[in-house]
Amino acid sequence: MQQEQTFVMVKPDGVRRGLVGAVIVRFEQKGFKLAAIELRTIDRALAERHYGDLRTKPFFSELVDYLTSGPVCAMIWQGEHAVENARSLIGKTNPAEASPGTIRGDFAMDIAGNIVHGSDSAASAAREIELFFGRHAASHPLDLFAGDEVS
Ligand code: YYY
Ligand code: MG
Repeated sequence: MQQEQTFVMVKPDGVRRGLVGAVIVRFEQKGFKLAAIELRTIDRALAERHYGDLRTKPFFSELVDYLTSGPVCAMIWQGEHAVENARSLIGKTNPAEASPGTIRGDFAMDIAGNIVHGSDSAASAAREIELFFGRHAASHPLDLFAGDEVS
């Protein structure tokens, strides 16, 4: 079974609203394994690097304000096709368009407060894991659960 890792973050409004546990439950129920977790408040430099591809968007500075407004819960989740599975569990960017049953569909109303982030590709996942958890985590993605095969 091809294991992959993805980066997931409960954003400040999700932490403030007490939804960290609900997000973790969704990932565990889907079959993901938790590989790392940290609650931390991030600075503007990290927020700007994390969302670097959106630097030219009109909402960029508000996005950075928001992401640095309180603690986030940064996580690495591992599993088969982890990036794609996490994105489908999280749902569409705009919660108004996210299907019920997805995290954003069930827990959010507003695009600026869509409570959770998930990497959009394997390359983004590697970049974001290194940004938040360091080079060691990024360079050793697949051996955390070696021998833990479930039939
Ligand atoms: O990957 P995802 O979070 O689903 O969407 P992105 O296009 O990467 O945008 C990142 C983040 O920016 C989004 O989760 C909310 C915010 N945002 C916004 O506030 N307004 C938009 N029109 C688009 C995105
Ligand atoms: Mg994105």
